[in-house]
Amino acid sequence: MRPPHLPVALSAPYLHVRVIEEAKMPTLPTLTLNVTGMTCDHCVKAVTHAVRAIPGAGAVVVDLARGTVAVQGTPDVAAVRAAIAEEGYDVAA
Ligand SMILES: [Cu+2]
Repeated sequence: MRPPHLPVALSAPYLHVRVIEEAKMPTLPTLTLNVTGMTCDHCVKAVTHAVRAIPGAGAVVVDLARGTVAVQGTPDVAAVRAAIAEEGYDVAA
């Protein structure tokens, strides 16, 4: 679903991806980190559970293919990075 205020004709593929992501997470600020080492559903659950426990963290979306962890809300960034690292995954600088 495309929010009505967004332009309809976006030709660049990366713009299209951004529109889709913004449509999924329309209201809250989102922190996105690049994380390596996540390979399966277990990793998704471990990272999601760890990050969700941080104060201020809302929905967590792990994208295995892209190696990203997106966190809604306003959690402490250092706490998010530490929580992911404690699960055994590497967070890009
Ligand atoms: Cu795994």
